[in-house]
Amino acid sequence: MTTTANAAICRGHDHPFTIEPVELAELAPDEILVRIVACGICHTDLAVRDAQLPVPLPVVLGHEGAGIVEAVGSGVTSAKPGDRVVMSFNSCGHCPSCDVDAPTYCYNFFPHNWSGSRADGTPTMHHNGAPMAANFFGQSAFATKAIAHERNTIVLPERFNSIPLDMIAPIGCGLMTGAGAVLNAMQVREGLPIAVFGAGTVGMAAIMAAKIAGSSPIIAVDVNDDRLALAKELGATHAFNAKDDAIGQIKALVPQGLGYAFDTTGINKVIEDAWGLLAPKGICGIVGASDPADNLTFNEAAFMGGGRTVMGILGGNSDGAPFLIELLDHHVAGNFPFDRLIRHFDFHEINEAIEASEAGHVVKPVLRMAAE
Ligand code: CXF
Ligand code: ZN
Repeated sequence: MTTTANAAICRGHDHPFTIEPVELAELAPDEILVRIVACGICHTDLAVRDAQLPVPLPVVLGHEGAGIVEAVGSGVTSAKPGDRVVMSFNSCGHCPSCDVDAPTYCYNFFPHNWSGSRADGTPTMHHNGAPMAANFFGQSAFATKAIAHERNTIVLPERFNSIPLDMIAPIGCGLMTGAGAVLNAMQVREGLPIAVFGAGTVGMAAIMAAKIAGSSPIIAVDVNDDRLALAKELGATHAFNAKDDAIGQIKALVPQGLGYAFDTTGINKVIEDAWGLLAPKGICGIVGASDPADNLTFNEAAFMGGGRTVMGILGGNSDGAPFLIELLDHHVAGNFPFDRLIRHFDFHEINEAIEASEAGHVVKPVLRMAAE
């Protein structure tokens, strides 16, 4: 039996998202039907809308979904109807990266997340009787219902029952990306300085995580003074506007150099300047989406001589459920107050939410599809 839902269809940059009825396929053995309560909006959704990533259009996007399980496929053992769940990216589970619990670097990332269909090529969604590209990040959660997979669906332990799903939703992408870069990838050491370039969701999550790690000082750099003020409330000890010689100010503050420079902007000049601030053994972590044609230039002697590292990081090196649960425990303990970043919008306000995000008025927009 097919299931019907309402989904926001993305037809590209020059079209608003439109919410239309769709049909979801019958569940494959590893799949989970989720009634979506909320879904965060991430820059990657907008990069697909703008045809910057190889995802077919039109498509149903949304990859920070949270909701309640409605049904499970015949092979699913980890979830059951009624469970509260949050979804994240998908992965194959049997490649050299998945074998060592590094699924953000899954060798089969594209077919499981960006092909618009299941990895075997079959569609999970139809629209007006024709296949519709979906299964985005193994979910397509800009919808009232979504088909997810056992590998990318995290059943929330009961101790998180007091955190509403419309708060938890963005933990599966932007928040884990910033926090994981600091805690998992760069493994920021207590007492060493960090500068975070870009105070969006990923940068703010990195700042909160740097505070958890005991980094000091924690320097936020952005062009938006409101965001810099929020960064200071969330853990930054210093905040510099990029327009006011932030690089010079960092040099003056930390003359020995930075232990960590973390770029979320994807801007070549910012990354190269950030790298130039590193102390010996320093790490420059890179997560920002950059122009595919860009190349970076670093001084070879400083690179080798100081044992410095340039580290590309995807999804905060998250290993799925264990890391997301660790972050939610930090939240409950008051050390990861990501709720401060969120503003809610009704599902039908999806275009207004995107506009507010692109204008810099909201850090993390979260759409509400239904009450919990
Ligand atoms: C992704 C990139 C690949 C791993 C998970 C997170 N970012 C999405 O916006
Ligand atoms: Zn994302």
